[in-house]
Order: sequence, then C-alpha cells, then structure tokens
Amino acid sequence: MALVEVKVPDIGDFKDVAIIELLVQVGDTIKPEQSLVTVESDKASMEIPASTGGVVKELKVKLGDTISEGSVLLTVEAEGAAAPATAPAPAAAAAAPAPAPAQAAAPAPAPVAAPAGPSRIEVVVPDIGDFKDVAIIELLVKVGDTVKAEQSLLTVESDKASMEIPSSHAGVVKELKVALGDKINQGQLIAVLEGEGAAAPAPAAAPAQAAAAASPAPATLTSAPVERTAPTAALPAHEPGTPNGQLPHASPSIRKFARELGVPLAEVKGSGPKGRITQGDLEGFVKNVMAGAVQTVAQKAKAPAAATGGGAFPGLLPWPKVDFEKFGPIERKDMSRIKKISGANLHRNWVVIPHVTNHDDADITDLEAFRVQLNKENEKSGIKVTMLAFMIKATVAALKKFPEFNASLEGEGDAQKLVMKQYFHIGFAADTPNGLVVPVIKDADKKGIFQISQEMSDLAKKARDGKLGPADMSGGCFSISSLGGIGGKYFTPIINAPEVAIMGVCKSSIEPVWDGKAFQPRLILPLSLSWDHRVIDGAAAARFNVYFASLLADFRRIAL
Ligand code: CAO
Repeated sequence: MALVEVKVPDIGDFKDVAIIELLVQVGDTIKPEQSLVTVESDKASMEIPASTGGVVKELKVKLGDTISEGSVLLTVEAEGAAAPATAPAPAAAAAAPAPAPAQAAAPAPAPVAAPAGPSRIEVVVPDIGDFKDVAIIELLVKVGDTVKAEQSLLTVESDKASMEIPSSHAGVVKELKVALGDKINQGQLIAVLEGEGAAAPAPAAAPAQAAAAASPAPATLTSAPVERTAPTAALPAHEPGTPNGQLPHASPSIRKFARELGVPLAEVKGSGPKGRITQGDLEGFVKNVMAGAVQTVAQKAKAPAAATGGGAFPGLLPWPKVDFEKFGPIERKDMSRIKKISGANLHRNWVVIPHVTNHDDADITDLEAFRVQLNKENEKSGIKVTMLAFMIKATVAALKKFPEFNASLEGEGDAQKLVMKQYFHIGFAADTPNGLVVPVIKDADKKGIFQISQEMSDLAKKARDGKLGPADMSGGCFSISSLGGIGGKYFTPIINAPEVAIMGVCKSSIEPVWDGKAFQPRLILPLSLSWDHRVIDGAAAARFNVYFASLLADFRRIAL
C-alpha cells in the first residue's frame, strides 16, 4: 500500500484561507471527493475534497492553519498500490470528477438581458457553469428593497454546492420573477429593477456585463464566490450578526439536511469555529427537541405560557450540546424529584424576579459568646441553640420595621396588588441528600429562641429523612439560606417566590475591626440580602441589612 499526500487542489483565488473544520481524523477510511476540511475567509467558505481514497495515516494540518493551493492536508494509505507517493495538486484536482473548469469562478453579476425602458433593468441568471436546474433555497430580497450592484439576490443549491446569485445592477426591486423552490438556469429572468438615477442607459452597460460573464471571473472574495473546481460546496460565510446574517452559518450539506428535517437552522447553536453549525450540532438539536429539553421558537409561540412566569423568550439560543464523551469518561445520573422540582422553581424565580443582592457584615462576637454560654447552661435540655434561631428572630423584627419585605406581588398589570402579610412565617433552606428544601417556622414572632431552635432541628431532621410534608414548607414570608456551617463569604441567594427577599448567610470569621483607637478581633458574619426590585428599592435593602446587623451585634435592641 502506498502512502499518498493529499493536497489542496486549485481553489481559484482562495489563498491563505483558514481551516475552520477538520472533517476527518487519523484512521478514517475516506473516499475520493469526500470533504476533508472546511476553509473560510471573511466572505466565503468551502469544503476541500479528497483527491484519492484510502485510510488517513497522518493529518498535516490542524484547526486554524491557513492553506493555499498545493498545501498538503494529510497522507492516506491509498486503496490499491498504484497511486504515486505524492500526487501533485493539479492531478488531484483533475482526479475529482469536477465538471467545471479548474479555475474557481464566482458567478459574475448577471447581464442585462434586455433594456426595457430607461430605468427598467431585467436581471437574469448569469453564467453559473455546470449548474443546471438548481433550486432556489433562499430569496434574499423582496419587492421594494433597494439593492446594490453585486448584492446577492437569491441562493441556489444543488446537492453538492450552493451559491448566491448577485444582481448586475443597483436599483429598487420592482418584480421578482422567481419563487422559492423554483429551479433556474443560466439566462433566466430573476427580477426587474428600477435603476437608480436615469442617466445610465441599460444597453451601454449590457455588453460590459456580458463580457464579464463570458470570461471566467476570478473568484474574488468580495463578490458572491463559488468554488466550481471541486464538486463540493462553497457558500458565502454567514457570520452571525452580519447584515446578511439571516442565513445560518453552516455548510450547504448541513443546511440541506436541516431543511429536510424541518429544523429551524437559525435556532441551532453552532459549536464550530465562529459558531459554525456542524452535523453534530444539528443532531443534538433534534434530539433535544424530541426529548422536550429544548423548544423551537415556533413551539414556544404555540405554548400557552412557558415556565418563565407567563412568557416565552423567543430568540434565546438553544442549550449548548456537547459531546461530553469526546472529552473523557462520563456517567449519566437521574436527577432526584426534589432537585427537578426545586430546579424548576429556582429557574422561574431567577428569570422572573429582578434580583439585586446587597452584601453587608454583622458583628456577632457578643451574640456568639451568648449562644455558647446558653448552650453550656442548657446542655442537659438537649436543645442546641443555633445562630440561625437568632437570625430568625432578628428577621421578624426587621420585617416589622420594613413591612415591604413581608409582602408578595399578586395579579398583573393595572390589577397588580401588594399583599402585606401580618404574620411572620420564616423559611430556612435545608440541604438534604436529595436536594434543597425550605421548611418554614410558623409564627416565629410568637416563639422564643429555644422553641425555634428545637423546631428547626426537628424540621431539618424531617427534611434529611425526606419526610417533610407540604404543610411544613408552605406559607413562608421570607427565607434565610445559611451556609454558615459550611463556609464561603458572600453569595447571591435566589428569592423563594412569592416572597420578595431572602437573606443569605455565610461563615463567620474573626476579622480586625477598627474601634477608633485600635483594631479589635471581632467575629464577623457576612450577609447577602437578595430582594425583588419590583417591590423593594436599594435604600430600603441597605437599611434592612444595617438594622438586621445591628440586632445581631446587640441582641438587646430586639426588645426596643
Ligand atoms: N458561621 C460560622 N459557623 C457557623 C455558622 C456561621 N454563620 N452557622 C453555623 N455554624 C456552625 C455552628 O456553630 C455549628 O458548629 P458546631 O457543630 O461546632 O457547633 C455548625 O456550623 C453547624 O451549625 P448548626 O448546627 O447551627 O446548623 P445551622 O443552623 O447552621 O444549619 C441547616 C442548619 C439545616 C440550615 C443546615 O444544615 C443546612 O442545610 N445548611 C445549608 C443550607 C443551604 O444549602 N443553603 C443554600 C441554599 S442555595 O440558595
């Protein structure tokens, strides 16, 4: 078996174009004409075909490399022994049954078929080489549009390539003579333009245009380019965000495949360079839609109300699809029921509520000393007084002082009301093996520290044992999420709707605090208050934190 170098064939004016996709890998068995790499300039992209078949032995290029005619792409162990060790590029190009001349040629702007009045211009399909009966897959302009000379009017596609057909003239589109799906050929009337300005008589322009069309125009990357050397696809690169970016950034074969499946390609997120959509992306999208993990914009529009609080979010990119196995071993696990339910709730709350989080610190040096002393005194009672119990009492006092934190939004639009609660049920986030739950201490205003500590301990145990009932978790006014036993400094807790605020607490630590004369070691508790900006404003949130911290700093204030 002979080793054969596979080189870039004559690709016309494409020079130093970057490889954006490697379509084969070492060990692959490739056929002649199979696409090996995709290259792309800022205006066009094309797939480079193999000149010979065989098993890929070595890749000589990598993503990002720039290549030109004659660059060696890879070596193959050719099928049969006859192949020469180094097939020269032109031979390679010739080996491909390319019907078109070796020169890459852009379809020159269409000639004017017939002058039909001083400013009436008929635009016809130019010389597009061997493309015959090619179907129109996209109309890029509509009646009334003003087009520039060389602006693409439509995209045609065969099963091997696609190209855009440019306008020969500038003007306003008066009539479109073709429709989506029509099959067109050279010379066919596409559109009637009304020329800009009356001065340029159409007949004068026609010979020049015709001449341009007659000679194989070089495939400049500034007019709609098409690679006709190779029987592979070339198309303008549709960069997301560019004015002509309505077309998804994908190769013709992918676009064709998407059309066959009815996939809205614009909604598929490309994982390739510059967001290019690959076959894997397309398949991943279809799988996700089938599994219900992703909805197309059309599906969302039909859905009565998404789980986003009453409105879908059209235009959002689909979830990135990653072939994780490609990067290393993985295992797929089912998610617990609690995780799924809490996840859906957290997602809705995060998306619907305009969250803001204020961070502050509370000096709990004295309170912690008091808590330790209480626990010592009451060792025999079996009740452990926790910092969280003090925080629940401080929360009640702060809710009394700032009642908008003990509220819920009800209704929509003009009918919207703020429900002001006159009870004080405080939830606390509990971490369980199956996920996060938020049991609620009812009527915390009527309970003392010991009772709250005892109830919390009971509820936390029930939570860990998976025995909490709906009654244990409903009716909350405000929640506290304490990571104090674990660590961390600050975080952004998600509000537990329909509540309007949540206090996040992290681990307290000894910090130097300036007392006016010297730094004193103080136990500082980091606070993170998230609040709903529809109901609460920043000043109120700052005051809430300051007051809350002042209560923890000197718990006697709670009696004031
Ligand atoms: N700073 C430093 N240490 C703290 C602390 C704080 N803020 N809060 C508690 N601790 C210490 C306690 O002193 C205790 O230490 P010892 O065991 O030495 O006495 C230990 O951490 C455990 O504390 P605790 O028994 O008082 O329990 P707790 O009240 O802190 O927590 C519960 C109870 C149910 C809230 C907790 O088990 C839990 O699940 N926390 C996680 C909540 C969570 O996941 N929140 C994130 C939700 S995502 O928004």
